[in-house]
Amino acid sequence: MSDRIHNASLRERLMSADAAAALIRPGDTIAMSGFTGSGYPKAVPRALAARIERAHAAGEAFQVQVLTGASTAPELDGVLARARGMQLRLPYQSDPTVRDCINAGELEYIDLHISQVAQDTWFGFFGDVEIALVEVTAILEDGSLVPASSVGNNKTWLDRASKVILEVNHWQPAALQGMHDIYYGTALPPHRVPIPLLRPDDRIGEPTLRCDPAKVVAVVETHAPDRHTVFNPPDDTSRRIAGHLLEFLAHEVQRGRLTAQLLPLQSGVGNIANAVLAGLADSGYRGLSAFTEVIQDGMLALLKQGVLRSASATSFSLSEAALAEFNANVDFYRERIVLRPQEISNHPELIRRLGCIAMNGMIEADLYGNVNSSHIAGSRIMNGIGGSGDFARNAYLSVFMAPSTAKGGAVSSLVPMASHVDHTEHDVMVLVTEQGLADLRGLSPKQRARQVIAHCAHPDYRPLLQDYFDRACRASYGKHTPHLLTEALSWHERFIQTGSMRGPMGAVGGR
Ligand code: 0RQ
Repeated sequence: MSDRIHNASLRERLMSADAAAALIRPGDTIAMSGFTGSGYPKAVPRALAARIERAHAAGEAFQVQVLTGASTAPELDGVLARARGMQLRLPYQSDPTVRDCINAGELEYIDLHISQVAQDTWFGFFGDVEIALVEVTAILEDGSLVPASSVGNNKTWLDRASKVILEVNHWQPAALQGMHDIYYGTALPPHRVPIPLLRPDDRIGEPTLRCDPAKVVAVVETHAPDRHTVFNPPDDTSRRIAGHLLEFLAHEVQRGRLTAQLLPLQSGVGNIANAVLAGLADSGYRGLSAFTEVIQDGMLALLKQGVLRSASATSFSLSEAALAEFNANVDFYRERIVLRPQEISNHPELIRRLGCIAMNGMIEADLYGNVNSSHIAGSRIMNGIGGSGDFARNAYLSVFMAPSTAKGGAVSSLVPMASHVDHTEHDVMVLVTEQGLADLRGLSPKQRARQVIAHCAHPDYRPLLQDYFDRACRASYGKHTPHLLTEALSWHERFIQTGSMRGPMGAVGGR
């Protein structure tokens, strides 16, 4: 299979996944490729998990620390979590076993902004990186690497790690070569200079990753597909959320606050985001651009239709059908897609300069516009903040979306006080549920609360939020951001106790 390895000295380091995994020591920090189920190593983590299981069966301690780009797949996060092989994991994750281990207190998890992982690694906050384990499409004659279907933090991993293990995956289309743009101009303060990217589709770097061949201790060949994502067709709720948002964007164009090409779009992943993208296709827009983190089905479709002119991202998250369509037409998409390191795809400087429209999902928001993207009832992690904070803080327009209720109506997504805050009231401009849209720009806290109650809350919870707000306005310690502190989180407490914010008898309210 080694026609993908054009460097003679690296071809000599070909070995099995088991042999490569044997080079990893207990306690190592391993920086792995992988971002939303794309471009993650598929063989060595499995071999490592098997080795860890054997060690545990023999009564030996064996855990490693795992850094990635973002979420990966069962072949990486799943196997290592089931083997109880990870002591520390960062940044974003979405694997059910990893989530259970974190919430059981067995796995340390550091949730940080996607853009910040590379710089924090350079600052040394995570200690030394012993091993970079990176999937690539090919190794060129000069030892440079053609990245796979995600770039993530691979540039940083290859630069920072003492040793490198490469997985060359023959399933990745060879035609990916040329889609990537690896920028090598980042530096630590005080040596930073402006990043010379002025338009979303600018290419400012190199098509391949540099890698010191002397650091490569193993090369493993694989032929294994990326994980695909299951998307449900848009349901009534996601269609209504998309409808409110699209109407708002059209209104902004009419008011002259956006042009007919809008501004570079950032879209989170999931069914609501896909419904918004599908809605854009039917709204008459042409020549749009995306400066985002993940390309999902909806964006591929928009590129195909010409609604979207170009898309910049760091990875893909595609359904099985979209993955097949992409792999069959890489030449078409390579003209329109740029994959960059995540420190660039999510860079605050660039998001601010380009003036992105950021559209992300949320778990809950409170009356004043504080948004929780990551925790259930304040203490249980769902996935993580991902790139939502990079974009929300710096976008021209930051939008958060969710159904107005969760868990079959037992939970309200609009609550008196958010049980965890990822995005403060200062970074949240628009909230959307299937009930409607609250434009919070230019409003004081009490004005925002009235908009949230009137436009976003579910009718079952609207009177209860209004009642809380009215009583808080009367009895709060301060009248600027009214709260009743002993009651503010009582809805969450009731959910923990009874499984419903309504309570066993359907009673809501803190009195
Ligand atoms: O759980 O499936 O067990 O019922 O949360 O909720 O409605 O399916 O929505 O998949 O879009 O996820 C915020 C988690 C939304 C996601 C979040 C439960 C709900 C369900 C999922 P079940 P939905 P989504 C760029 C942007 C942070 C990262 C980000 C996310 C599950 O969007 O991780 O934005 N965002 N990245 O039942 C209790 C509530 C709940 C609740 C939802 N209020 N209380 N449970 N759920 N609301 C991309 C990257 O960064 C990679």
